[in-house]
Amino acid sequence: MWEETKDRPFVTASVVGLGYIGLPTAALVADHGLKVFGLDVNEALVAEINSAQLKRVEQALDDLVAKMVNKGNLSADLQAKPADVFLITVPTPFKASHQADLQYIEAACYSIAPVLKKGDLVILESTSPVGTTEKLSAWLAIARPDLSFPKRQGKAADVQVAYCPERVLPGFVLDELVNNDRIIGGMTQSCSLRALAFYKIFVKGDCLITDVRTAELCKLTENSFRDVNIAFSNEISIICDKLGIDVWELIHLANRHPRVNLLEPGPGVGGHCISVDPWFIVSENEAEAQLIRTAREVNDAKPDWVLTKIKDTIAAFLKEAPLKTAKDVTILCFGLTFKPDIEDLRESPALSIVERLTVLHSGPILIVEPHISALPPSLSQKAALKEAEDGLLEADLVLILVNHREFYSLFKKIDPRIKVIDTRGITSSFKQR
Ligand code: SAJ
Repeated sequence: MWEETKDRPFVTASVVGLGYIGLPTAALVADHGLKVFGLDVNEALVAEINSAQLKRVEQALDDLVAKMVNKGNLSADLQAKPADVFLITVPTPFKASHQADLQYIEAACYSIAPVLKKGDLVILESTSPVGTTEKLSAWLAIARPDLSFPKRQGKAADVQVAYCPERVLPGFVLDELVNNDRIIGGMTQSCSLRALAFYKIFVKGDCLITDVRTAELCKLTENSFRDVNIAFSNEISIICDKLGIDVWELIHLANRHPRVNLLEPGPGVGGHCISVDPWFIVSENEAEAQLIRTAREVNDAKPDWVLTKIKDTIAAFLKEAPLKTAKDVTILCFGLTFKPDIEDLRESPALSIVERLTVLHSGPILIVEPHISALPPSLSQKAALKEAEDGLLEADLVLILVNHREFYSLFKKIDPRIKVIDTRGITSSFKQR
């Protein structure tokens, strides 16, 4: 079968899960001439895409989606359609036990199974624990006993299956989808070669072939590497604070060593990748993954440390102004998103700190967040969205949680009576931009 189909051109593609990876990938593949069918369970999203009026991702992406929909190369649906290649880009959250929840991948398998045919290629892109692609192949085999699917050591089958993790950085998705190197782990060599032929259509970076389990662990390792390195900097920042040392100057100096490159400390680690994926290694390798678990715990504990810092600063402020109470202390928070220059609030440590602050603090809480137009429901009754200049006129305490580009110029001159807690180093002349 493989010999018959290996060089068959890809004419149609189906992308299952139209989130922050699936939709841009679908648009990009459509832009390279394939007819792309997007599949999602979210009826409103499907309608929004088909209307070509999307306003939820990067501007360039909204434009590309609209262009492809209007050209007839991209459409979204609630039902699967036959295609030459199926990309599964659904979320993999974790359960309370930190084990990966594969229900969306399993559901994706059963949704595409009825339309699969001989010669098709199925690629999993969702970040997943080692062994997931083999499970996917087994689920497909249960749903379609009339077709053969690859096993890890098996020979070519009717349907090819591969794992190819996405690696793009939110905020730079379109560029990174094209230019990043990709890891391709086929269930068999023929699966890898077929997947390689697909990615070569739109990827300019190198496509590196390996086996399926190495590809799965590679993705988890990349994000765990970053988490461990951020945890190191977060720990150093707490030590510096205790010792009265400027952590930004320290990092600036240490990074002048040719083999040292510290990442940046912050209020914690957010987003749906770095704060989640390391658990997929830890939950399957409890005894061995000591450092990776500790890094997760260090990063998850950083918001607690920031809240203690705020409490201590308010106490110090009230000591200097004995006629005031906590109710008189106005806190102005800069940033809610999980990282700079994006509008994404997923697993944001900044958001969680401000939410907890609204419970702990009885005085006014003001928020400057240029990347959102309204506060999330958890804050809308308890805090107010402000312009930076207006907020600074009212603030007693400034809390910097995100280093958005537009914040840097604000702190060149600031009323010395305002106390500042800067978790991102914006006010430090040693911060590298
Ligand atoms: N952060 C720090 N200090 C740093 C860098 C980041 O505190 O020096 C924080 C950020 O503020 C944020 C969190 O870490 O809260 C994660 O941000 P990030 O920019 O490190 O990563 P993500 O989650 O946006 O994207 C990561 C990327 N992985 C790596 O860089 C290894 C991206 O390439 C992946 O595609 C993505 O995860 C994913 O989808 O897995």
